[in-house]
Amino acid sequence: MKNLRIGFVCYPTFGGSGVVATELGKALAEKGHELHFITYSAPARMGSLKKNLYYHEVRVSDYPLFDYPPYELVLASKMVEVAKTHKLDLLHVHYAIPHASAAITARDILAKEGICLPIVTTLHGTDITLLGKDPAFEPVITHAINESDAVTAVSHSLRHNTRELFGVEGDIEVIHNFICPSHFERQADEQFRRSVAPNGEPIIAHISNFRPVKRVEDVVDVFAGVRSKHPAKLLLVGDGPERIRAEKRASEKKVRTDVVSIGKIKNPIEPLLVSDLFLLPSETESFGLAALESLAAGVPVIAGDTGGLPEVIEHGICGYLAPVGDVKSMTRFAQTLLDSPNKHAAFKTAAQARAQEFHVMKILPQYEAIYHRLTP
Ligand code: GMT
Repeated sequence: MKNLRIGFVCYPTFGGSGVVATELGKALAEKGHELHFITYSAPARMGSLKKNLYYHEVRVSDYPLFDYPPYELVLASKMVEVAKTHKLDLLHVHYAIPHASAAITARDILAKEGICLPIVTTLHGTDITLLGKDPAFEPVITHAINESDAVTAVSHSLRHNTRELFGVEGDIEVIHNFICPSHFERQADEQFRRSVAPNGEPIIAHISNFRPVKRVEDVVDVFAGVRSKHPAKLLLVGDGPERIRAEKRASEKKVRTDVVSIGKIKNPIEPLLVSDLFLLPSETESFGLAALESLAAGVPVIAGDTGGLPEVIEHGICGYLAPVGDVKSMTRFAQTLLDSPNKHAAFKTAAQARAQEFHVMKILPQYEAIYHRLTP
């Protein structure tokens, strides 16, 4: 199959959609496609520019007239420029707002010049489950989805939600998120482990952007329940509006000294490799990339039975699912695993096996099939 020139648009931050887009772009570049990231800063996980990998910065001028700089318009113009200069075969945009709507504008401008630029839109979750519920965005999201040449969702649950919330006319293909197993083939950093748990205590981890949807107070409550029976440490990775609240909760529960909070880091694999359990009690999670990365690191996950999480975690095999907010059950599941080294070891093995089902080499061809269908 021929190699393509593909424009990728994503949020360049540590959020799941940006991570998935960046890792997919890198894997496609390695396979021989030419990848052009079009974003406002270099994607967090991009690393150094390698063969076939390009980055085009979108810069919004701070003209004093603008209270709200028109990022979407500048982005659309940049898409047009990159598409023409580098003769792109297609654009793949991650996250509906504003990327898909900007892409539709760019496609329309190019069409007037006789240039065809198909648009693939990947829906990641909060663009649908949170923003999509906001009437201020609904008509634009519906338009962007219906006008895209192909639409994918990262889980069956997200596809279902998209159909429920929007008047979607066309097909939505489910392509799950993925992992690159080679990233996990490393030894845990023992020095780091000792710095978190000096006396060999089990480490329970949570990684997120600390938004209300993550229910980080439940993380602390589950940990406090476990800590009342076992020595243990809670490792919090990431940052966001709820982090302070989580730390306050830890003080109220008298476990603050057992909570280690390391903020945002570029690569969350290091903390996962030293952890024994991962908690993701989110209100909703379209897929739960952090959960999949945890499984790939051999760390069983205890999560909310919501959204796409049951598509990732096999209950009672590589982790446990409990109703959202059911701190009691989550605590019991965590204790069960920490009380039984044999069970914990079996779950660890199953976690790694489960993660292999989301191997990048299984997922990447599914995107390539769409690209080739749109660029005959
Ligand atoms: O809330 C986040 O975790 C960030 C957000 C994003 O868009 O970056 O993540 C969403 O997309 C990820 C990648 O597809 C999914 O794994 C996350 O489940 C999803 N977050 C939610 O649905 C809350």
